Amino acid sequence: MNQSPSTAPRMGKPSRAGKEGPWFNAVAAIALALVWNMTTASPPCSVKTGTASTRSMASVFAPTLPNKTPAPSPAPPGMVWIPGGEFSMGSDDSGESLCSLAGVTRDAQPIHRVYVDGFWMDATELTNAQFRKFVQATSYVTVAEQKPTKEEFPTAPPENLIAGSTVFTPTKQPVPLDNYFQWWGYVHGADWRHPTGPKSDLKGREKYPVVQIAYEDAVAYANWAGKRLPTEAEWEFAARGGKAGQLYAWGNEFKPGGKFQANTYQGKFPVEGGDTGEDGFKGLAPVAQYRPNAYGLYDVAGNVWEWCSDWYRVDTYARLKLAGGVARNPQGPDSSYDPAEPNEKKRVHRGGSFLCTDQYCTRYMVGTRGKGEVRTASNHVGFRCVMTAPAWREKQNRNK
Ligand SMILES: [Ca+2]
Ligand SMILES: [Cu+2]
Repeated sequence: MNQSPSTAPRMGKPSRAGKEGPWFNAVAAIALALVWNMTTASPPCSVKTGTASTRSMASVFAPTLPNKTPAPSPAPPGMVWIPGGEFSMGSDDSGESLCSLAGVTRDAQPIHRVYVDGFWMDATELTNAQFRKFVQATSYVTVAEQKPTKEEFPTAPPENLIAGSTVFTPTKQPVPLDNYFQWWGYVHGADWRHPTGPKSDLKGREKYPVVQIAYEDAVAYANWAGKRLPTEAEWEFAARGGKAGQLYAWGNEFKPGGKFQANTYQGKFPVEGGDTGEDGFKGLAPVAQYRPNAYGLYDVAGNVWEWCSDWYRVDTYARLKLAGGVARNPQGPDSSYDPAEPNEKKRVHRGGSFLCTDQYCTRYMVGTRGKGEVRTASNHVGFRCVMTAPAWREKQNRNK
């Protein structure tokens, strides 16, 4: 990874090299120019024309065909069985009109056919209490707690080489939504125990999703727990809950019966005091505060982004479509490519976060994709794990 800020065109955020000073601003300006071109090639649509009931899904999405094999028993604690099967993966254009900024579904097309085997999946995002157990058992030190080195960031000024992480920092005034460095900052001393900086802590937050987790931190936890991160295909199959081509994990309507189904962002974004918490929560929510999807999974939309094991490539779906047929248990491409930041190594994020809003980024839509530089953590990215049936059987046998 290089020293340039990570500028994902969704809720992009600077990477952990630090943002203070002209060094950061120069790099940021260049990167943002690129992103601006990438994400605004077509004019933002401010009129929400698409509604759930009028959208046509005649052509692209075919029915989901879940495997018929019954769930093995007993279930691992806190996990639910995802039967696997064949489904249509991706997001079509109908999602575009629901977001004020264009391009939200661009990398999630074309829709293509995928098969995944059945697996166990954590019903909730990993909590602070769960991550603490792992750290207590292993003395693991997360990326955000490590001092960045001169080797990793050769051009960063030494004063920026201080442990810390990326934190959402609301703006004082309304701002044009064309530069997310306005609302993301590198905060010294931010880490999983101090999600928004040294003055924050985890008191009363045992059941909140752990955040400030880089990719390798999530993998380290999963290995310790005898689990692994989901592939992007597994994640989407699970999140769709057996439905086909729906906009959201629960159906086609954002607020069925006027009821919120996920922790996202209402109110003026990204202004201080702008988050109205109309959905019940300003900022992060404890896990499992909304109805689970049909497979029993909580918070597959909103709250925190979740790491997947696949490298992120903007053209992954195009490549699979071109290959034809049904992609079986796809593991993602061999390397990462985000044209907005071609030198950054990124893995897939899915599900959106408590910061997702129809004013800027509606990636709580079940078929849309996110991405994150692998060493960059932030206070809106966490994870959940999966486990294969054989791995669970093995674990049970070991404990006999
Ligand atoms: Ca909220
Ligand atoms: Cu978003």
